Amino acid sequence: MKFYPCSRLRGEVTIPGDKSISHRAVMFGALAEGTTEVTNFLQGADCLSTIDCFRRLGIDIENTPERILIHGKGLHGLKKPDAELYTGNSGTTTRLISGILAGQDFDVTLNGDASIQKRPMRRIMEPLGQMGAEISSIRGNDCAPLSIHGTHLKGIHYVSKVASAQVKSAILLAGLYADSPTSVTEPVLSRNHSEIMLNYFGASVTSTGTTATIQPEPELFGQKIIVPGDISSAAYFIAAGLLVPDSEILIKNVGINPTRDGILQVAREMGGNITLLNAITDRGEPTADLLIKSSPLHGIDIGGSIIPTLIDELPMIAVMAAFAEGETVIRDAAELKVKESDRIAVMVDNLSRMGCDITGTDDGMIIRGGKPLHGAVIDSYLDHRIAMSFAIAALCAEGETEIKEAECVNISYPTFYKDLSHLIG
Ligand code: SPQ
Repeated sequence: MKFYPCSRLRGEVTIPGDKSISHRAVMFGALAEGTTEVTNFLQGADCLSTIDCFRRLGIDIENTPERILIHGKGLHGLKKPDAELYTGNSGTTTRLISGILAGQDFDVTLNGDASIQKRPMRRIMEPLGQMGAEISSIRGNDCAPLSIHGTHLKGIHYVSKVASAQVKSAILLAGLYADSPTSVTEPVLSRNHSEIMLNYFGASVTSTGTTATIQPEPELFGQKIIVPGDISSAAYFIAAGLLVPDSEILIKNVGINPTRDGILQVAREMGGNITLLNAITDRGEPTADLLIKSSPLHGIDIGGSIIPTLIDELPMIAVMAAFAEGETVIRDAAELKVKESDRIAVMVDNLSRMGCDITGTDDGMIIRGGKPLHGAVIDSYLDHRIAMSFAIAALCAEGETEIKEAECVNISYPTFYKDLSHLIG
């Protein structure tokens, strides 16, 4: 797909539903008694993988453009699927469902696409194993395909080396089936959508500092969930509005949960003009409209406890840094190497192709920004966040940019190019 520079962006964009929250709504709805109704569900490929897995586990799910209805069967209502479960490209589906499957009385094989087959699963195999589940990596490389032998679980207190909502959520979900309370302590707080939503379904999850604790065997009841717009998807328009000259964009209904809003803090610290409007909180999840105006940006240091709150936005932030005056240092972000692609290596490769002065480090990047970038052929590496980040870079570069396999945005934002073209006018 080809992209060209643009002189300004104007208008409004309504961001599709949050990917993390959409996955969780299906999973928790499946484990609840009665029907869960979800509106503004993200119809991206990853969330459709979650729906497909739960249908194969015996849950009736009606998916229409207006809403999805999940006819839950309670904590012990899942049935053994008649074939392996396929999680596609989705790390969230793979890791969270493993926590649920660890507590079932049947065996399952879990597999995903080529990217999933390279992503580390030891981080969930170890704690779920301590709880009593037998999980093995079929090829012996600590990656999917995984064989999961569910069993009666015991409650543990797990101290995680990584700040990961997927690890935390897998353990908490297994904790639903344990014989005593289960706790997870992480080095830095990761996104807390599981804790918030599980409590709305009737579970008891308490959080103190970076420790979350769940009580076993709750009764969960079907809920109405309105999914906020995904701040990770809004990030591309935040960056576009700031970088493209003479721009003004209103981004509507964006989830601004404090465990996800690091992009707002960083963009402001870089000099970005961002105004929050119409802030409300619904079922524990805050949302707002974001008014973005073009701004001259400067480089900053990004590291420490803010990293989990913007981990998926770092490719976009690296592009912002490339256009910002001065140096930006991103550190404490080694997790970028184990996402859909190695997002440090891929950003260094692609931004260098556009003429950016960038160096990869063990845990981040150093970007010496402010020099004009030129169009190039960009390899998305089939990573949705890379494709979207470079679509925005292309708007501010000189000449033509071609993004290979740009349609991989379907993973998290199927209407991304259409929404972007409406702002170009
Ligand atoms: O689901 P997946 O493939 O892991 O998706 C990504 C993304 O960029 O969309 C990561 F590559 O988001 C993760 C995020 O990085 C979604 C997520 C969640 O919903 O719990 C948590 C984060 O991952 P982690 O490993 O830090 O827990």
